Amino acid sequence: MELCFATNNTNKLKEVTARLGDAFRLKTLADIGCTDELPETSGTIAGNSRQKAEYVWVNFGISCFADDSGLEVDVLDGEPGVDSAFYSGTRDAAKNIEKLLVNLDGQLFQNRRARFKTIFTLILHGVEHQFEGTIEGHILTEPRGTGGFGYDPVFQPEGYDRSFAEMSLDEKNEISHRSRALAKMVAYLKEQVK
Ligand code: ITT
Repeated sequence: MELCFATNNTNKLKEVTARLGDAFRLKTLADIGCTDELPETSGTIAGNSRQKAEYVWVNFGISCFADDSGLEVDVLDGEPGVDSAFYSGTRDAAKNIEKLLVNLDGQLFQNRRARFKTIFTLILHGVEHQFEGTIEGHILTEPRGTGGFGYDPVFQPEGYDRSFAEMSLDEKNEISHRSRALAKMVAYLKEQVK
């Protein structure tokens, strides 16, 4: 089955491609000739995920899915949340992390609870479904590791003593918010093509 992954984030694409294997033929936005900035103005993760998928379906007429993700920190009332990509006013991951660490300055480990959340919106032949994946963890006091992307250097998943950025792609993919959402979506897709 041919599906377009409506993302401009090459790290998301890498993670999803590694996890999907050959089960589906993934098309990128470049493959379908889409060079547009996808809309993300709804104010929620679920809404932004829907907006991105609908943009591709409406303008290109191809079955597709989009990923909107965010990091929710309890003591910051869920920030950065839907604003994760532009938390510091730029897309610069180092600056976003710096702002997060400043906002958590002085908070002990038990007050640094957070979760990553991904919501996939799948539009299959015009029918829309959403799939959610989360992973609980804590925000470290300083960045650790060089793998992954975004907030991975400061996110330590529950039950592990390493950050996501200290894990290999496969290790992160075993447990991540994105792979959990993806597993649900793949199970649904397999039902549809039986
Ligand atoms: P697309 O909208 O093109 O898919 P994006 O980077 O704009 O790409 P989001 O709007 O979903 O994606 O922004 C989520 C931000 O949250 C992302 O830019 C990262 O900073 C962060 N993020 C998302 N998933 C992450 C992950 O697995 N590890 C670390 N940070 C992540």
